[in-house]
Amino acid sequence: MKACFMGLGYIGLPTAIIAAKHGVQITGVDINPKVVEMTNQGHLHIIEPGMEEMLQEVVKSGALKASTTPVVSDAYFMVVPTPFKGDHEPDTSYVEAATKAVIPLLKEGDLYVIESTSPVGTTDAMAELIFRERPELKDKIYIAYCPERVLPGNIIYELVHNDRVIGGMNEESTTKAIEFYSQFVQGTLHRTNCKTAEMCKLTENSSRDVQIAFANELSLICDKAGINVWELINLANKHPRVNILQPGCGVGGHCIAVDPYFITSEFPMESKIIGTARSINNYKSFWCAEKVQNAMLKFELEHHRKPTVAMMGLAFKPNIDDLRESPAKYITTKVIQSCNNADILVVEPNVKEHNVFKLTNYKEAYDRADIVVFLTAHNEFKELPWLDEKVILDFCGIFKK
Ligand code: SAJ
Repeated sequence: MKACFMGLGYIGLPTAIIAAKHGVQITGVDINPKVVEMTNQGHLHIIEPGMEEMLQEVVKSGALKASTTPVVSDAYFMVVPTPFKGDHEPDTSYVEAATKAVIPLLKEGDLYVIESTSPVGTTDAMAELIFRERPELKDKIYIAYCPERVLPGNIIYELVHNDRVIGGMNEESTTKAIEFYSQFVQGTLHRTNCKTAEMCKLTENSSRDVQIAFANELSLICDKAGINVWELINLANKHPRVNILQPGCGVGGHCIAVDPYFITSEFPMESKIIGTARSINNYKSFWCAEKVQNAMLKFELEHHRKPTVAMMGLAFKPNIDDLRESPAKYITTKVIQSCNNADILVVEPNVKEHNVFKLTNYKEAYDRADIVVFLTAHNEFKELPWLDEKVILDFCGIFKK
């Protein structure tokens, strides 16, 4: 079987590699020639433990080839980004462009699948697009939506073991898509229709966003009340039916901080909790930046000099190099913009060089700083000692018990 993966990003590339390992002849397509070149040389352009060895194996065996253009195949997978535009409205133009690129190649019996997170109705809209240009294919190809669920950092395991939701345009399409995924997924493949599958993906990430907003709201209340929020949540979670997540400096990444807007932009009147959760999580980042600015002013008043400040972590979550939609990056930028020439040391141990921020080694920054701001709970930071002589703002629970 031949398959084309449109998009070799954080999800498309790993899925293409795993499918290739399981005997599918893969063409991985990306508009970025550098990504194509690196992939064909067996170099992974993303950071994901254990993935590069697998890439080298499938490139060497010829099971995976990268290209800037798709080739005639039996199945096509849209795994491109769906960011938002304007006032948080979903931008499906990449899915549309990828679909348009494969339309001329489609033939009877082919499978077309969207994996990209998409607003409800996207699969139907793409089917319409396909049949407008190729009316002779109506009822002759299989169309389905199958969202990914993997957690960056644990992709190899989760791609194989997580359950998947598969929603076809009709029963035959669902069956055909299930047949494809069952080649490498060991988790259960759950049947549904494409609209439910689209909404399911948005629901999963919105659910997590709402739960994190609850933890972040508690952190604001506890700060005012003089209660250690980490201890509080730990104790509340001893209840057999309570499972509160952890507060942080906001919610980042390309999924949880984005997907809920796909619901709120389409159903603004009905999605009050989802919308409020987004606002709370966004506000938490703003609140953290204000806390740092206040600590800097207090230091200056007390010591008659500007403080040296270490901003610890830029990634959107612990132990990764991904800075997309990162609240830590937002807070650091805001602090630098308002710092009035104070010395701000920016730390991100998972990134070698950054085009905007000059990065400092974490131990050096911790030694030199008067004020230390923990934004991302990287493992390295957890080994640093608590030092009473420093002002420590621990927004991500580095020193929680
Ligand atoms: N975060 C907290 N507190 C927590 C957990 C997370 O503040 O207790 C923050 C993180 O620091 C980060 C953000 O939330 O800024 C998102 O991180 P995450 O680990 O919750 O999720 P992602 O964005 O890496 O991956 C999510 C996952 N979805 C769910 O857990 C429902 C993943 O399974 C999806 O595949 C992925 O989104 C996606 O691609 O949609």
